Amino acid sequence: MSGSPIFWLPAASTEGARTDHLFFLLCGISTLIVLLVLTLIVTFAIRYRHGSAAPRGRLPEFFRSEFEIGWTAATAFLFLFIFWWASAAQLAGYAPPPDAIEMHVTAKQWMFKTQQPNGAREINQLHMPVDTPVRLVMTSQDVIHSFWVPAFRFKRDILPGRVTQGWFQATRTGTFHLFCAEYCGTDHSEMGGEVIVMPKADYAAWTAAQPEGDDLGKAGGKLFVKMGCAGCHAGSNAVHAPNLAGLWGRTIPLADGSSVEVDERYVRDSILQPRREIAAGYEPIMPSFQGVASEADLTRLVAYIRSLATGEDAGQ
Ligand code: HEC
Ligand SMILES: [Cu+2]
Repeated sequence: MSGSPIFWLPAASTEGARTDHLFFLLCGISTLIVLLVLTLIVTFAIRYRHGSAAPRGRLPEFFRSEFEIGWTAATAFLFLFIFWWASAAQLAGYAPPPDAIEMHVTAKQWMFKTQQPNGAREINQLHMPVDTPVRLVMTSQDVIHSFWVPAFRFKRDILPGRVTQGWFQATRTGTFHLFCAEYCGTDHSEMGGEVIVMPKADYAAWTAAQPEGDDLGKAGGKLFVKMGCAGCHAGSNAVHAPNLAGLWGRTIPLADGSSVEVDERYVRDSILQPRREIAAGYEPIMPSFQGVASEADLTRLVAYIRSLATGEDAGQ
């Protein structure tokens, strides 16, 4: 890595550049204000010291109205500007570009298990191509963890029973530290690893060489049959259950009159807590798979149901 990491770890992602600009702006403004206030304190302390001949009457009208309104308005606008800038930078980190490739992270005491789009698995390592937006879909098997890559200025909590997402785009190749940034028990300080950013061609070669390059959706299709989902959900059945083909990405009506978008969150909740959101027109007969389907199973089932969106058969 170039630069001087002792004083400043150079940013290695697009999100990193955004964060750094904001940080420099806030530091700059704070420094200016500290200097201004210090100068005023020292000037007034000298000018109005005990026994000096400086005038001490009422302030002229200008300082009590126009000047007062002027600096109050200026501070308010500055504040709004910082708020706008910071929220824009923050929100950008939550809106992945549509062409982002998707990686899965499952955290547990005390390791990060990661999975490539093609199903290849790693522990405490995550390989990715440079200059490519990467979307992380993360969940925890036990307690709260946090995925932190300082060089990317990327930190997101990982929660049990919930999916957190985030994205970034690495701008430089190299190996970058990954830490757990949420105290999660005895070996928290040992929990971490590395993110390996490779040139695109090297990355393609690396993924092709992974032994476990099974397609996530295909594995999910097998589980779909093995776990009995197909018994209710496959096309022509006695049981009245929704056909899941083409469901992904649509907004569907629920029995309580509201509607919901079919995404990662909804499908996972449908499998773990089927009673919470009932699809309109169906009986709540689906059993919960809480404790039956593991995190890895869920990831595969979700990948399978998503693959049905495009009509490509993932091997049911
Ligand atoms: C006993 C039959 C049955 C089994 C087994 C079953 N389901 Fe369901 N499932 C249903 C019914 C009925 C609904 C619609 C009512 C509801 O939303 O709970 C449903 C709803 C869903 C939904 C929401 C679909 C929508 O249109 O909103 C998903 C996703 C889903 N099931 C996935 C699965 C998966 C994955 C499995 C296997 C792990 C599975 N189901 C096993 C009967 C079943
Ligand atoms: Cu942790």
